[in-house]
Amino acid sequence: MRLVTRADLDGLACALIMTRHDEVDEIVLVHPQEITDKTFDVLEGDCIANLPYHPACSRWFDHHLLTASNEKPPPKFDGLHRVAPSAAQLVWEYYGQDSELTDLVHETNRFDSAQLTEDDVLQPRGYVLLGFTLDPRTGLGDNEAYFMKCLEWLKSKPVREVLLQEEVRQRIIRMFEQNEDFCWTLVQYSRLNDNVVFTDFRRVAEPPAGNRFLVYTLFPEANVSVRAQWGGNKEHVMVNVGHSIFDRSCKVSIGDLMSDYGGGGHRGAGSTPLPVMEADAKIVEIIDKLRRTR
Ligand SMILES: [Mn+2]
Repeated sequence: MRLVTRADLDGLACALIMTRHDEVDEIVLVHPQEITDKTFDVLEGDCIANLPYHPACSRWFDHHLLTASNEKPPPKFDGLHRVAPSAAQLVWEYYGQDSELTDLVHETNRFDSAQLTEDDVLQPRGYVLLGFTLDPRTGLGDNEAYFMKCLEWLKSKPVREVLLQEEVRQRIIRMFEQNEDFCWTLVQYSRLNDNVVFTDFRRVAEPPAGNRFLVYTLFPEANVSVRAQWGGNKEHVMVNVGHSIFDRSCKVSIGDLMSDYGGGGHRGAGSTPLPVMEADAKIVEIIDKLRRTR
């Protein structure tokens, strides 16, 4: 069967479990939006994992909430869907909970649901470290070929040996260099307002990419972050908001807050575009709504 999944650690773990327990003759990596927009051709016999449901597929595994924009599966379908820390968890359960893969599934669960410690962010190891090198948000690029290589290595080597592969090492080095730049820029352009850390990247010509959790290690007093940066040729201001992964005391549902401004997201994180002329006033308003919550 053909496996359709996404190029992150969860997709990689799904692929590893499936190739061990089933006949997988092809793996295709797609973006969730391509499933939702139906721009990717799903074929009969396909197994979809870690992506939204598509009516043409024959088996489906996912752990995300079904939203209004998602295609709904029939009451009975082959596969598993429920809110869980990762899709790999569900694939693992479906294929009989292989005890040799417990560590992979456990670490993928932690990584995919951001149940991370400060050490995991500053000095990641094992699958968590590999996960960061694969994360498209880390901004290292060329993910698909790299994903396939990681899959082949993990089929025959323990993760600590995979981390020693030259290409993986190069990515790790680049990631740490990038994170250092990112930290300097964050410190320079962030201000703490009580429990809210606000980062204004509108003044940075090209904001560096870096680990999205670093802001919470730099501002441990904050339980929520707000970041503004230019979107689409400076046509609007993009605002990203997220609960701290270390201090989970923020009670505001970010997805709901963002939808008040035309955006959206989950309980813990979300984003919204703002009209350029109104951005400053709206950002003050958003920070204010987050500020009263502790
Ligand atoms: Mn996932």
